[in-house]
Amino acid sequence: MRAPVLAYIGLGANLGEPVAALQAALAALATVPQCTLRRQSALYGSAPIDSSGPDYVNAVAELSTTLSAPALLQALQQIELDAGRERPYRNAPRTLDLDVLLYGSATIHSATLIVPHPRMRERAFVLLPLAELLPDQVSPLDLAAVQDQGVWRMAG
Ligand code: PH2
Ligand code: MG
Ligand code: MG
Repeated sequence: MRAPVLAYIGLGANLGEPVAALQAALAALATVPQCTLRRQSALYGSAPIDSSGPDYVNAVAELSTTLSAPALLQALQQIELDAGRERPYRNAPRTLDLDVLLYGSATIHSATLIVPHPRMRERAFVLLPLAELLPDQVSPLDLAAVQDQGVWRMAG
């Protein structure tokens, strides 16, 4: 069996019941074979960026996994499908989005997966929750560059 890797997953939703959707997704992540849900950020509200519809709820989860990156992606896509995810067009509002942000220190450029996530450093809704889990990986300069984006930590 391969050595465990720490993977960071971005969670987002803005249709239906986004808070319940993220809580259910975190519970689902905890049951994926060969994955351990180690830590999770707080939930953040965020205005849509290059997207539309209601405000989003976002978070980041830290998994320890012995799944390969493609197998992890497949597991995430199954959880999205179970949450009723549809893909009518790019960046459409969604019931659940689960993105692989980081997979250990790997750089991946396949047809279906790019890691580190190509837009994560431009997005406050990723950087703020990620900074809770990996403060050394998110610099004050990174945060300053996205400070005009509407993101707020939710209570609880
Ligand atoms: N996800 C996107 C596009 N825009 N905006 C916010 N606030 N939160 C998201 O999760 C989000 C987005 C594409 O995945
Ligand atoms: Mg996304
Ligand atoms: Mg996605």
